[in-house]
Amino acid sequence: MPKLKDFGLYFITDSKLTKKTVIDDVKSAIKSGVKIIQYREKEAPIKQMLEKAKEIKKLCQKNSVIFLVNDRIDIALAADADGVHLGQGDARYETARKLLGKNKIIGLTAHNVKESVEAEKLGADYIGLSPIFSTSTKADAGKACGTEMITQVKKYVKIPIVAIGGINESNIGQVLKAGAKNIAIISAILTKDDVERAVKGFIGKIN
Ligand code: TZP
Ligand code: MG
Repeated sequence: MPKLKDFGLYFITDSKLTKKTVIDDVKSAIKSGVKIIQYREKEAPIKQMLEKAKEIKKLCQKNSVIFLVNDRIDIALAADADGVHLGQGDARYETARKLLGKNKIIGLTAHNVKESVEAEKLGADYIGLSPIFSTSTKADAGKACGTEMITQVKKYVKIPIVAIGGINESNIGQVLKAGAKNIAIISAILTKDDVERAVKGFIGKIN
């Protein structure tokens, strides 16, 4: 039984890019109707991460929003998140599944058809297909795979595919045309003064 259906805009926090705070952004995203939020923090001390994660969990739970943690199985467990997102260099799927149990969501990053098929075979609940375009938000994101990769991967996997990397208001049309139903956007949302409005705008375009 698949745990996830298509959810549209996938919101990711970024404490470096935000003009306010991560919690303000989470509140804005929820208010604007986002259905899934990932807490992504690369540098904060663990204690601080855990506090933030617990706060986000509360906000998400109250509003029936799915809450995932990037990279960190320990933080996801401690905050009782709905799951984790893991890249190719993070903990292995099997390790995460063993620790989190069968009911939690595990998303895996893939860059091509081969990695996407492997991720689904392992049991991933969704794939983060990345980077669609080049991006400066993630230094080691790798080479852009282009929107055609979305169309290709869709032929081979059934689980939701989240297109991510360099997506903004001027190129989202191409991403949607390629068949994306789920799109993650960081900088094109968080660099705006009005996050609520930016989120609403992207949700309107996706749905
Ligand atoms: N993973 C692959 S690309 C990326 C992540 C976290 C960064 C996406 O950020 P932006 O600003 O939407 O390009
Ligand atoms: Mg990672």
